[in-house]
Amino acid sequence: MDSAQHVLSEHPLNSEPAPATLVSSFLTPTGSIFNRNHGEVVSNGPDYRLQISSEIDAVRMSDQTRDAVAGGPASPVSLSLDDLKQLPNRDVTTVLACAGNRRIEMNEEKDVEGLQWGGSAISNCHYAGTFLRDVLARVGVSLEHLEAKHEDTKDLHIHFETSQKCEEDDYYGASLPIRMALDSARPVLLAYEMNHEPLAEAHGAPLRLVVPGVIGARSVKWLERIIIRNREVHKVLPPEATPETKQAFLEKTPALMSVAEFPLNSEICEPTDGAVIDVSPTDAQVQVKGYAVGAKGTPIASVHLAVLPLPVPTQSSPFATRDPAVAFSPLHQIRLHASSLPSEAWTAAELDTGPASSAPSEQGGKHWAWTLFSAAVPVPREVLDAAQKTMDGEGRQVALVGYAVDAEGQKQEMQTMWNLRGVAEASWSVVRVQLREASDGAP
Ligand SMILES: Nc1nc2c(c(=O)[nH]1)N[C@H]1C(S)=C(S)[C@@H](COP(=O)(O)O)O[C@H]1N2
Ligand SMILES: [Mo]
Repeated sequence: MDSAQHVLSEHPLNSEPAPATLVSSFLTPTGSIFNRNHGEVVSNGPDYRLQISSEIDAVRMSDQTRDAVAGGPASPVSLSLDDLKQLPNRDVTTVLACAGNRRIEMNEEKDVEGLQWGGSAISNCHYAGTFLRDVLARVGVSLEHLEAKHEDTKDLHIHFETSQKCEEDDYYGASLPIRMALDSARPVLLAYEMNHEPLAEAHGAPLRLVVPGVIGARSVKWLERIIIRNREVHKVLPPEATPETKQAFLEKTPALMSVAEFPLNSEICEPTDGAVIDVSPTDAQVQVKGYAVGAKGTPIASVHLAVLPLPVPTQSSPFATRDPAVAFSPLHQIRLHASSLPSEAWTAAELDTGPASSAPSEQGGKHWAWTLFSAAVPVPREVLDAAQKTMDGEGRQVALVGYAVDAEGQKQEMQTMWNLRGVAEASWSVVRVQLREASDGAP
């Protein structure tokens, strides 16, 4: 890990890079990938094998290639890394983000539980390995096969487990509905390479699951077991949970349990909140950079940015009856105000959609990678004049606001519904900065 990462906890390691570092390259270099761990890193030896089994009678598996040689079904099946490498090599460039990414912004509205992630608990890497569906097809399990046998796949889930001990439980695990896990429109990978190198130990070597579009918690690192079951399970509880309170937590927080797919999102990474920026008095502008990610692999069509003077007038919000604390929070009020700005107030950012290999044309119309955006946002004279002076009288207080629109015309939600666990924050991005007018002629 890059020593410049901001460490939220050392044991287990939880850290995220600085926002400006995060958006300085399209592919996230290994040292800049956030670390999210519920336990210590696992070292798997050279005799590593992946176990695949089923708890459903109707879903029996056998190693189809080996049976031909050895004869007779074998269940469970165990595969070495070399066995996996015999299957077609597949790759994808995809975002992997923590459900808690941007949690500090939700916490500003009202307190939430969990690690206080900024907006950098997200990475965008190239992964190579095998498709999960190719591996399962090899052991005789496919959606077509199950449906042909009239098996109801609706209630089947694939569980992914590691023997890694974790804070909240005996081992770390997560599950995916079988229809999502084996969906031909989603490149779910068992990855052994990241950024064209063997997968790094910190990120799950020798094998991790990579589920594009879905919260990072499901992309199990140091994957050891794949089990088909007829129930969903989530092993991950908040750090405050104890064996005695575990059940109560599970009942209290069903919302997290069903969070899988990320909504359309974007975040301004540069400048950062509280930055002091010198602008020209005659031609004031602010350089803005950030990332945008579509839901379910939908490409990003545009990102829009505006600057507005602070403070904004308080207005009543449609959220007022549901949650007054959120409706009158400064961030929500800034977003509300921005939503009534005329279209001329918005600047369309330039988009970087990355290399051709991650383009929708190569990915069945999907774009699993992020889209980076950048713009020089002009600051109109009226905005500067209307903005409150800072305490020292040297600067003016303004907010930058941004939102993304996807290729289906869907607009990023202005305000995410507040939730106790602080997950899936995807509100319009807001950054408050000070602008100082440099004296004319200054470099
Ligand atoms: N074995 C294991 N897999 C895991 C975790 C973990 O603690 N242990 N954390 C999950 C969570 S919550 C996230 S967001 C991602 C983070 O992946 P990274 O550390 O490679 O960025 O891994 C997921 N897979
Ligand atoms: Mo996560």
